[in-house]
Amino acid sequence: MYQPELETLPREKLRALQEERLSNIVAYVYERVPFYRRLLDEAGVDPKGVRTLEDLPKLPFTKKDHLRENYPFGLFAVPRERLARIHASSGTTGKPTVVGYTKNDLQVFAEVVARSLAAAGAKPGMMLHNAYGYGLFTGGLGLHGGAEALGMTVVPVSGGMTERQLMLIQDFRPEVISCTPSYAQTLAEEFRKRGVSPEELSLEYAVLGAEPWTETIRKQVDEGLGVRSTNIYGLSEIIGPGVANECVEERQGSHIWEDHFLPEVVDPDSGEPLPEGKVGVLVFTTLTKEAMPLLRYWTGDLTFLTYEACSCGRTHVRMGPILGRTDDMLIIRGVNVYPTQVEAVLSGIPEVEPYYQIVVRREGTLDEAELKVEVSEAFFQEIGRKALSDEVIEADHRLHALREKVAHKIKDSTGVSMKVTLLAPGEAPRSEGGKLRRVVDLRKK
Ligand code: ADP
Ligand code: K
Ligand code: ZN
Repeated sequence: MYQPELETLPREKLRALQEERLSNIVAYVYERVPFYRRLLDEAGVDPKGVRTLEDLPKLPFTKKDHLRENYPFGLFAVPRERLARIHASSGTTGKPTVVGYTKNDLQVFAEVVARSLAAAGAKPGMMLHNAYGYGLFTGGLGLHGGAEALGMTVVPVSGGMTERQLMLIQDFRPEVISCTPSYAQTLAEEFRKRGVSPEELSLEYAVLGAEPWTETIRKQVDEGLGVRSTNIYGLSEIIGPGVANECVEERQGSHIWEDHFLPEVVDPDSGEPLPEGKVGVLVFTTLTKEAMPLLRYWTGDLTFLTYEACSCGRTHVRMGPILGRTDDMLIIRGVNVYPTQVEAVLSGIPEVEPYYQIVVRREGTLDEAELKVEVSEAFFQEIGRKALSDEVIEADHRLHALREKVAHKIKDSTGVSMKVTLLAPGEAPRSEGGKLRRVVDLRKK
């Protein structure tokens, strides 16, 4: 364990620590964040009245829309100059969700990721092949900081360029790899194709997250790479990856580092807290964040909690796997995408109409997304009302250029490559009174 005294803190002591931090953080945001002062005033909550965990349900939820409404820096509790770093992830519209960290927040981030890596089996002196994306996304730099804190040798490979990843894994001989579960499957498959057996690989542990996965995928990765893989969970709004991690001993639920992130599971419709074991929306209150503390943040992720003692000795509550979401957020190769983001891009392109459908498939181990979108009536007339078959599009430079333009703008805005299919006016599905299926996710089992 990275911080054994904290990770095995007896539950009554943990609770006392949480309650002290909870009352502090509520007073802190009330004092420093005008948004929270308003929210709490409107809810009729006296910050001084929040002292125990039983008071938690009195607090209103913070939702993704609140972040959007306060874009970019409106929820920060410290002056911009005090931020040491900014990260961002996909928002529900064209604008990203922005999060900030003070120096101290980065220290906490590194600590919880170090705990996560240690829980996953990593030890000081081991080498980490970090294939999470570096950049605005919290994955790459998040794992990086935690691995350094733990005393590992970090190889900041970032995502993509599979050929190079395979070479570096064989040449550098890392013991630990971090990436999305689907990318771990890809690496396993590519090694197999090249006749490299798991026994030849140096890898012992894999830390996988950023997208939902199953025991079937776990088996494939464990056998394909010769590792024992664990789940890492997190989200930028709360800190990034490392909010929770499975212990490599049990791999039965992920320990939430609840001295920093106070979890609840609530009913998706009523918002009422649910008892242990019941599936609902995971909600977090940050207990120690300085730059962007959040009260009762509605993650949209569906799971359950268990307080049962774990054989690893950690006392922190465990969450189950993510079973779904309450909103229409898609996760494509670990990257969050909202249909509304796609819609915002399409609205900015005069030659197309925001009538569209997103089809997601899993080809082999990787997600493939197709965006079907209608060209505008004016553009359709301009090109002579041609049938939009692939051959016609390839032959007509205007259609070809339009398809490239849409693909580029989507990639720029969402970070995801989509195959664009142009449809004639009226060809995209329309709502017939019921809910329109904008997204067809064919990955579901
Ligand atoms: P991350 O870098 O952890 O992916 P983002 O803020 O980009 O952070 O995305 C957070 C969302 O990603 C979560 O709300 C959840 O839907 C999904 N996610 C992250 N980790 C996991 C995981 N281990 N299992 C399932 N979903 C996950
Ligand atoms: K994600
Ligand atoms: Zn455990």
